[in-house]
Amino acid sequence: MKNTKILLSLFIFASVLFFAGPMITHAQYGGGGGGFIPVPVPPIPHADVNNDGVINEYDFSILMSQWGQTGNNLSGDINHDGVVNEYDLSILMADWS
Ligand SMILES: [Ca+2]
Ligand SMILES: [Ca+2]
Repeated sequence: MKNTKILLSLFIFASVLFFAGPMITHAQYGGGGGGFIPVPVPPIPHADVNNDGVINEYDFSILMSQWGQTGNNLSGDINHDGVVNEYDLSILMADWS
């Protein structure tokens, strides 16, 4: 029951990031005028579950689809401890683009 509450609050947090994300990204470009400001490309964080260069809702959904699974070849097992759980989710949240 306690885990369910933690999961629910993390999910709400992720949802807020999902909806706030585009606004934050837009703000980086100064809101118009045609000036594209190049942003240095950061190294790919290891929480990039699907290896597309960004940590976003796709990585989150992969992690959720593997939630609770155990094994050696799980892409959602970000900390490589053999299980997909809240520790992997917390790394993903910390690295969220
Ligand atoms: Ca990704
Ligand atoms: Ca793990």
